[in-house]
Amino acid sequence: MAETTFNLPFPALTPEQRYHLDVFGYVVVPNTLTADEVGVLREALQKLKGDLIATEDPLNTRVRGARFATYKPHHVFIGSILEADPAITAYATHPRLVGMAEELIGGEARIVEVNAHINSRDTSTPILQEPTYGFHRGTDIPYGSHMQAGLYHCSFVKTLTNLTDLGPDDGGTVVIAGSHKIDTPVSEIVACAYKDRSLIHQVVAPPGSTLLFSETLIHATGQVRSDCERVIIICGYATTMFQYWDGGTLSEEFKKSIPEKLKRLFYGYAHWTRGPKYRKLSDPADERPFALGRWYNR
Ligand SMILES: O=C(O)CCC(=O)C(=O)O
Repeated sequence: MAETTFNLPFPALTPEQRYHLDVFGYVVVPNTLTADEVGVLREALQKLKGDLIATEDPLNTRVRGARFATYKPHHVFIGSILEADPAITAYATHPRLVGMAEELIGGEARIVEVNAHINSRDTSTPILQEPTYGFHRGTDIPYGSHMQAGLYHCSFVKTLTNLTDLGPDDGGTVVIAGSHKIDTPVSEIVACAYKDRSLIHQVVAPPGSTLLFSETLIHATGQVRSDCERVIIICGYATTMFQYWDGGTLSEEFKKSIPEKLKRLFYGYAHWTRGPKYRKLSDPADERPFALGRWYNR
């Protein structure tokens, strides 16, 4: 029988990281990438940005499958980047990150979107002490969530890794803590958070840190107030019965290079087998080291 999975850590989080994830809907895990790996990914994204800009019609052209979803002087959002560079494919298939996603999903994962933001201060708008944000969630709580062994799970999750240092003024992702469990309209929760800003948590972390969060958590891009550019890479994972949804299609050549044991991660399954995976809070983390490595050699 064909192998349908590869070597993944489980549980991928320590009990205290898992507890943080349950209480707040997110956890920031430092050092998921080394400084060298951060450099390789940052370079790949900057090259991709440059190659897109160099085309005749940057907003309507794909380069190695990738496209600009936002193309502004202070912000590019590059979508469908899964096959744009081997380092990016390695990020999406990184065993530690896939393991973290599966732990939150509560079952086997498939990739549903891969993208990146490169943004800096928007000099056309004033810096506000109390800014508003583009708060949103990617799935609703009753449909997206379930509990098992007292722990929270979500069918759609993200790993968002910062490739530049994020100090308090550098525009790290903002989230409304605990909103992954509050099933009221988003606007009501956002109104509470603007009244009590301690409910808004912002990612402040060294490069190579990964924000793992459930898409039921209300979140947004933070406000860059410094002169530093922010570069982040994001992979969305979902339970294997969900669809790929970021508008990308993989080339035939790339598809041929996907090893059998990674097919589940790239394509999911065409049926409702979901490979349940659950931990107890007290289970120790599988702390084996995993490198970015070469994705086709997993
Ligand atoms: O830019 C960010 O930090 C947040 C990205 C985001 O909102 C998303 O991936 O849904």
